[in-house]
Amino acid sequence: MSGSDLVTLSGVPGSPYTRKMLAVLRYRRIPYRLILASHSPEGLPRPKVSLLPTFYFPDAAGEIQAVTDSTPIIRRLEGMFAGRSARPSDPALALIDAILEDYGDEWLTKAMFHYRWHFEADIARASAVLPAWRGVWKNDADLKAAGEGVAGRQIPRLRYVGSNEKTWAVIENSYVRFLDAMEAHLRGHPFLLGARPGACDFGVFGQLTQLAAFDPTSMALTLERAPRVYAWTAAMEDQTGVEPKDSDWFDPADLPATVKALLAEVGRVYAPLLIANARAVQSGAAEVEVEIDGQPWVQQPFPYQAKCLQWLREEYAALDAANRATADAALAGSGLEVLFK
Ligand SMILES: N[C@@H](CCC(=O)N[C@@H](CS)C(=O)NCC(=O)O)C(=O)O
Repeated sequence: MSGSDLVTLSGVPGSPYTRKMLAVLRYRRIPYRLILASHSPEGLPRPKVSLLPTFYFPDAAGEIQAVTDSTPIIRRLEGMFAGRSARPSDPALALIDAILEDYGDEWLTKAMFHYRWHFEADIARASAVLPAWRGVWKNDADLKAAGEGVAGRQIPRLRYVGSNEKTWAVIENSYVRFLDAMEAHLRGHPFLLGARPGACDFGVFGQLTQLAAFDPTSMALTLERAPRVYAWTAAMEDQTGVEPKDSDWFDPADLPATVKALLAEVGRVYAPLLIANARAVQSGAAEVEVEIDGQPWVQQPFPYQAKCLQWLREEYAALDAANRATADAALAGSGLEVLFK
């Protein structure tokens, strides 16, 4: 197989979304090649916004286009390759999958960024290792300078994800509650929505590759409170051996209490943010100001997350009456109902 026959992406191991997509490709048994360590591999186009991972897909005319954003790419791959789907076949369960995936990508990433760039030990590890993923062969002085460069660039970006003195406790408490809820779920089930993985598992996994398995402060916390979550993260990397059946998905009309508890956690922290952020983006406000988990939350508006809410609403709006009733019943009492009002 030549390179151009393979799904091609560029990314690095320290990027949670790169890890998310590699795990999707492996699980789905899609032949791929990963070009490490570069934002603009030679001979390939640059994306409009430089984000990792970047995929390189031919357009209708056969011209290679640079494409980013893992959530729509997962859906695109569903259309390109049949079998071993990462999306539930039931539309109501698919909506739940999308909500949990979005929580992983857009809320857990706040914890990921916060733990990595807030604590000394984490800053030191990230500064030492991240630049080496863009070239282990570089000399010590170059790596050290690159590490200082990364930290200097990322630490001021904490404000983009909303990590500031007002929100630290909300972020840390929510990560601890997530760990406890996820640990409780894994006590009875291999994946979030049954005996096969969905896009949501990959979204959560991507962030956990860093939180649970790289950044020392959140890693210690994870190992102490949630050994199953740590084990699950390592196992999610390669789920090529799962032979999924349609009956492996949960019935959305009969979700386990542990899924409902996870949805309630998402409704508690992420739903109010999504709503307030969309409002701020729409009105052109300078800040998102909202109460989350009983505490004031302030951050810059984030246009991409307004798009995320739009996608969730489109998926909800596409449900027929029966599936909508099932989805409404599954979300009742979780705090997520506000997303679709
Ligand atoms: N919405 C994107 C987010 C991707 C993203 O934020 N990537 C980060 C790293 S994980 C990035 O590339 N940041 C810029 C950089 O590393 O230079 C997705 O789902 O793929």
